[in-house]
Amino acid sequence: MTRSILMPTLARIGALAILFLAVRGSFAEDGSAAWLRYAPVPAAKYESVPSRIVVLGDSITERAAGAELMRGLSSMLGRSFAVDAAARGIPHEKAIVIGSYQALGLKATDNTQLDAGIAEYSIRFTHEGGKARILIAGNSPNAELYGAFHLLEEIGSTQEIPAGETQIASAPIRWTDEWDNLDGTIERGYAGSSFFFKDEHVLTDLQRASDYARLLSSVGIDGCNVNNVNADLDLLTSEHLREFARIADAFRPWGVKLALSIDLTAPQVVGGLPTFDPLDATVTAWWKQKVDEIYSLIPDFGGFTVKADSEGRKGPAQYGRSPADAANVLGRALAPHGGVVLYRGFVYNNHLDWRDPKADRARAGVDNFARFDGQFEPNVIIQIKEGPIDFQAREPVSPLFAALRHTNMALEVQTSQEYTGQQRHMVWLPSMWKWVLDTDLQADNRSTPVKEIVEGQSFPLPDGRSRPGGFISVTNAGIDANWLHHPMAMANLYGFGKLAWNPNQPLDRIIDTWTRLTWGNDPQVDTTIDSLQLKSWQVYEGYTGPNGMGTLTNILGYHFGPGIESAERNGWGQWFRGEEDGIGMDRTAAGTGFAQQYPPPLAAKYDSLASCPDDLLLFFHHVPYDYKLHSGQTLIQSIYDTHYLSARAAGKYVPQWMTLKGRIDDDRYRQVLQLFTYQAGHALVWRDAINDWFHWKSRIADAQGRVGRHDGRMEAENMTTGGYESVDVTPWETASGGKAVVCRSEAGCSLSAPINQPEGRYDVAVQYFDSWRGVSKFELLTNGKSVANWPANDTLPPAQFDPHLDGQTSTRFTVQDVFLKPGDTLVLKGVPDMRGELNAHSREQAAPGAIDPHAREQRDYREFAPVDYIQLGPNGGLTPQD
Ligand code: GCW
Repeated sequence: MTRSILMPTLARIGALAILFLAVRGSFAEDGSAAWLRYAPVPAAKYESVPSRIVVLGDSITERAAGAELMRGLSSMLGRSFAVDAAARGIPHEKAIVIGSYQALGLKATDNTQLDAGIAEYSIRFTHEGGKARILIAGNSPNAELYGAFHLLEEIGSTQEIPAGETQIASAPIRWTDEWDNLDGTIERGYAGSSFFFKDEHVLTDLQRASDYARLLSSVGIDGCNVNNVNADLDLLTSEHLREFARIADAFRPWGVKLALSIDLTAPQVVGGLPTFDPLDATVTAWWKQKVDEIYSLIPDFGGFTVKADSEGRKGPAQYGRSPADAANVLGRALAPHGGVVLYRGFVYNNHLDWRDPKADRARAGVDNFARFDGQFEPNVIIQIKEGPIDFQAREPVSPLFAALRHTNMALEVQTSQEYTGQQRHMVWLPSMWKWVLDTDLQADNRSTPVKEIVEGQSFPLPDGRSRPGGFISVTNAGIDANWLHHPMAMANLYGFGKLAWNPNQPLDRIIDTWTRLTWGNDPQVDTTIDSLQLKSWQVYEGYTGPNGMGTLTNILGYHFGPGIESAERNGWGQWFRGEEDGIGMDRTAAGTGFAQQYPPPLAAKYDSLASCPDDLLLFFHHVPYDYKLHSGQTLIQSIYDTHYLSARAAGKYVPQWMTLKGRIDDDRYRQVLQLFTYQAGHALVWRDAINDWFHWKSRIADAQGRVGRHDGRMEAENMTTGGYESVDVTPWETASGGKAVVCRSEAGCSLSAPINQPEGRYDVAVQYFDSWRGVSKFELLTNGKSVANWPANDTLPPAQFDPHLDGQTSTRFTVQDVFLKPGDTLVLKGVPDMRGELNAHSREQAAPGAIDPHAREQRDYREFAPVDYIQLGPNGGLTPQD
């Protein structure tokens, strides 16, 4: 990784002015700079920006703010800047001055509603008589730093410098959760391994942890919980704590607090006590002593996140104690130090009886927490996932937000795209989050949108002040240079920070600023990327699970590709009840009664078919396949049409992206092109799997005759083979015709077919399966002449230890401009990867993220050059064509 900018380390910035020379060089665009690239902007527009930066405060964060201004401004404006750190007073000459409101002689907003700790900053820009001055005032060093980042962002996106602007954070909690394990793996992480941990220890080099904190603070995030909520049981040993203190040190300049996820058995596992009953006096004392120990090492420690009595984690239920009992013991231990407890509302029984028509996982949040409303300590916050199930492409918002009136709450969203394409599909999630935040739960027949609930305004404290609450993003950034693997995925983290700071920010403004900072200020680049991102959630939802059914990924595997019925008939409770007579979970009063967990106006809306929105229909109702939607279409025809439309829209990302060639750097251009090409192909896998399954289940034909008919498609199992064997694929809908072919001969195998198409130039798409470990090789030939060859070496789909042929490993390679005429022979050669080492460790612990992490499985990782079908399409059509 090369850095374009030489930056003095913070430690070296003393009280003396340091002259900083801007070094303009070529960027290695590996994405590591994310939206902090500080690429040059038209400097003339900002020539009045003073070259002297005066930092009035002396804290490490204020120094970081000064250094950041120097780094960003010199890089963007191409001239030298100097920093006066820990200056005595406001200078008379031209300067950018950064300091507390008091030091700058300015007044912060006088708002008694606000929690005292809420960050607020103001920027004032004056230029009288040629004497330009920019003041950045904050009510805390963090707030000053946010002000500095905001000024940089305005310049980076070529906006006017604000003459006078004040910004106040929406809520005190704006954190990310990282699901990193001490062994260096990341649960549901799709961008490589941890940059905090390896082999049960904290890494020696924490530069990347510090870089991450800088990114977080640049969008106003001030806390980072660094370890998996499925916490390592020995996390709280003194040895580990001393190591965690180094992460806190790396975060500190950027005003990011370290937090930890804990397992409630720690008093027993780490402390050696006979019990972990939260109400046992020795347990209570242990937690107090442990928390004191943490604060002696990390004075600004943020607090604990707790997952208990959920998905195999032990919890207070074991002793007949409540979540409030457990949370309060921790809360009381943390309170004297200013720490908080984020107790997760994600508590449910994963052994539900699917035969019971009243059983419903969606009910769990309210059923498990509502009765303890008002019993939690003031520093306990219930952390609630946006929907009642689990980060699906679309769910209604969790009714728990309106069921707690005397309890602090935070919203948990997932930037790590577990069910939304795992950073191999572009899905801009702020569109979804905004929809969640704006949903008005209408508690007590008044307006109570989710955003105001988690800001603590809807149900304030008895004295009228807002409750402490906020926003959490499960992010799971990894060691991939660009943090989240897909260059477009960083827009999710950026958007999270922006919405957490101010949930009322318009989406188009958020995405446009991100695009400008990340890709430059070329209008064609910006309009193209903005529009792709803005529609991407709808597109993804459109080719995956329809009408509120859930995403329909394989929930028993990696939650990535289609695996429709994996959700049915098991204890996990993600059922959608697809039967002969119809489909959907009846959650009305006559069904599980989940709809009745909402305040009456919403309960009535969801309960009635007449008013339930089409996009949530199957979440609340069981209806026949030919049910008429509000749109006037039948459900089944709408599913077919939406899947064709959306897969086509995803395919169009490719040609749209290609219009930007030469307008952005080649490295990231190629990376996105490759990912969009993959997504286009995988969207077809989704489209066909869902449509074929619905066709089979409903026995209703597509009115447009597309489903099940694929012109120009040659099934591998029907081609003439040299050595390939036909195999069944499970689930059947994830391969065309339910079958594929595999080659078990080291020398390779071949498939061939005579061409009957009219003479011309074609795109030839080969749909095959690429598992994670092996690298099979393919070659396409016409009349014995090679036209293309490629290795099956995708790390797509991600986090894959999956050797199966299914919707998770199905991918395609498209060869364009192939000349064919009747009588030609098309041949595909496949050479498998049979290396011994692929199978040497086949008896393995389940991969990170597997549903049962303790399971051991016998696996065969050899890759038998598997092929699903070959498709001929019009030349120069979409890449890949449908
Ligand atoms: O959705 C599930 C994930 C688990 C995760 C859990 C949770 C950390 O599949 O991997 O565990 O949610 O949020 O606790």
